[in-house]
Amino acid sequence: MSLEEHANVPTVQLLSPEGEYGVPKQFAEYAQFIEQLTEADFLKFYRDMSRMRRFDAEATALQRQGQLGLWIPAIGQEAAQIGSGYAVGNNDHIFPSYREHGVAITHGIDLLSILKMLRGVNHGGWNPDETRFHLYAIVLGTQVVHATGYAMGVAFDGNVATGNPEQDQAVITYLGDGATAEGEVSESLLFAAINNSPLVFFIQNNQWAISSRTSAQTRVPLYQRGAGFGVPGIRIDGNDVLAAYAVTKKHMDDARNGAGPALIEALTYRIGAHTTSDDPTKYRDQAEVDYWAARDPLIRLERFLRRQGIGQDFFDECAQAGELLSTEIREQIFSMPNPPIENMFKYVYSESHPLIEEQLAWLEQYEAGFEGGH
Ligand SMILES: Cc1ncc(C[n+]2csc(CCOP(=O)(O)OP(=O)(O)O)c2C)c(N)n1
Repeated sequence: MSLEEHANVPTVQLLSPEGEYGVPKQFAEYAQFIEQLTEADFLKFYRDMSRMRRFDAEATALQRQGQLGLWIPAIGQEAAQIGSGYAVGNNDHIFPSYREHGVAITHGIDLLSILKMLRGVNHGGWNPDETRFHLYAIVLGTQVVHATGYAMGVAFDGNVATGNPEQDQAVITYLGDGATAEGEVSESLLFAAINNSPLVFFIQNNQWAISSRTSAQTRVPLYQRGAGFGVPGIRIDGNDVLAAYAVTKKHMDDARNGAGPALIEALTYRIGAHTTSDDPTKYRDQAEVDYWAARDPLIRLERFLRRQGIGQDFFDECAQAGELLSTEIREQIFSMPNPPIENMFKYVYSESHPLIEEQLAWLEQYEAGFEGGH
């Protein structure tokens, strides 16, 4: 889909690229969610978007230095993730894909555990029961199935529309434009619709699935993808943190109150590579990247905050916090012990198995053959 075609799709935008706040008439229902926010909330959004950006840059550098096996950058997607992440309620559950570092920040996930996973020393390391942020899913679309089942369970347990804010729950799942082409995503839309499940499908349309454009995945704008299954959809400007917050908040509240599932398409752009194993210069023009870099979600929020009278001190403080985060991460990664080698074999079967024991014995002997024992 070309950029021109994007312009013809009704899109919720509350912050203009110049950082001006305004609510178009047809989207008036979303204004109340912004009116409930305070200056402290706006500053929190910026602080975390800038933290996410800095974390990304540091992780990319660590991968280049051989400290991580892989990195999955999310530069450009800060508004979509921080805005929607903060719209999730205290009892709600989140089923991410693999690029949701910003949503992780909004739910207090230890960022080092994400790095450990990409270093190959754990499988996530956070407890989804405590954080309500489930483990990353690398196999496309699987998290959507998990979320759909979880949301059906929430309804079966009677935890929807009771009116008790301590009890009612909703579920949100994050997926990419490419993942929408997976069969189980269509099945999930159908199951969520017929069961009236409390589920929001949050598509980050970052316009690329590795080297495939969104137009290779769909003939209709993705916000319409759920309509035939009975899941209403809406497109937002994914580089507008206030639109991401307000629209997600409304649909999560509605889902928790029994209105059933909804789909949000956040139109954004993957400024970086798909992963550090990818070279996007092979398949896309720099002019396109420049076009979207000029629509940077952080700059847009900064412009808004400056219009509100926020001074340079605040932005300096965020930059300093970024330096500190980088230093901490580097120190922790460089001093991280390697896990014991037997961990690779420990959890294959619940009981010991002769073949596994033989493989472990072989590896231990092989490793011992190196000078210094490894
Ligand atoms: C079932 C499955 N098929 C293929 C892949 C390989 N793969 C990893 S990421 C990716 C592209 C996904 O694009 P999109 O859903 O748009 O998300 P994005 O990476 O842009 O965030 C593919 C094909 C996979 N991980 N799982």
